[in-house]
Amino acid sequence: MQNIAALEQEFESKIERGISIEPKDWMPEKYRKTHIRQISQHAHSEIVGMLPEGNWITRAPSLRRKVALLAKVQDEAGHGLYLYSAAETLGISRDELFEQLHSGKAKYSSIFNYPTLSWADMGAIGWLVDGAAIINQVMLTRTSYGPYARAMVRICKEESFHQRQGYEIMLTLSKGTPEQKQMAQDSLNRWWWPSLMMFGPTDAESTHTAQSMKWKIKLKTNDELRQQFVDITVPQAEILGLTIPDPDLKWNEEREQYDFGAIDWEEFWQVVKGHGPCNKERIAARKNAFEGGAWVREAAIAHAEKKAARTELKKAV
Ligand code: BYC
Repeated sequence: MQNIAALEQEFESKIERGISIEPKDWMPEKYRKTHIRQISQHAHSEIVGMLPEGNWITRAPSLRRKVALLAKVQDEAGHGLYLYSAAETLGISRDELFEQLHSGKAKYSSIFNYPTLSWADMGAIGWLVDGAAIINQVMLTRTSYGPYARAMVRICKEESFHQRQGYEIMLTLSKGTPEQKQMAQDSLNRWWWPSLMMFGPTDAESTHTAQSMKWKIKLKTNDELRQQFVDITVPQAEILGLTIPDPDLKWNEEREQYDFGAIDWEEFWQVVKGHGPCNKERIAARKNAFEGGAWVREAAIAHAEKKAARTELKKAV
């Protein structure tokens, strides 16, 4: 058996050379745990993220809008499933992952603890929330853990359809009646700051960034990604003719980036700690779905057992 120092050296050398770490490779325990934490948080975000939008499927304004929203929400379920599978390769079971979500031990993105009050919110979520998710996730297609990186490739392709779906809703509303344009503006006003918070605390406050950058789990810091999001999104708001709700937002010639106002970190931590507008409702909905779906899981297991027993019987004959 190789000693730990040699295994560590081999691991570090793979990271250095950009070679993926695979489930059967040796890895430091902290690397494994960090991935379980991040991948499962990401999976939970996808599954909880279905709730605010699911709320509008029956109220979509046309059949075309309904079909697109339905497809988007179904994609999110799929993303959750790829990600739970990627987390399971690290030696944790699906049941444990759900238990961590239901008990509050595992987090999910703060953004999904805000309510969806109007149809325009379907536009703002697609445009801003999926837009922010893409910026964060494109870098994750090159993250150092193979199963996570591969899951992210497909997820990113689908997220880009989601972002366009949302932007197109915003475009239609902002070219519509004054009331429709106002609906789009109100939605932007409510989702702008929570979208900036999605990237996590500032680099100075981030507990995990330094180590995650060393292990190439993260390739860019929270602040770098947030800045990239602002720089990409401001011109998109200009095309819509909408105003970003930030009086301090202005182009900085020297940096060739936008300066933007201070984020309300007190609000962010309140939401992360479970005291946002919809935290309790979201977890209650997930627990209900888990309990209500128990019979499906039991039936699937019973079916698989019967099938296996029949195969054994055929072999024996
Ligand atoms: N919400 O050291 P830090 C989507 C926590 S949407 C809640 O910077 P890290 C979708 C953090 O967990 C997005 N908690 O952490 C879109 C840590 O606490 P713990 C899902 C947050 O991990 C549309 C503490 O704060 N995407 O997919 O280096 C529809 C310190 O933070 C948040 C992902 O999950 C937050 N916003 O960086 C449907 C992408 N931010 O764990 C679905 C993968 C931070 O020590 N994740 N915290 O208790 C990541 O890239 C990183 O985990 C983060 C945070 C950038 C989010």
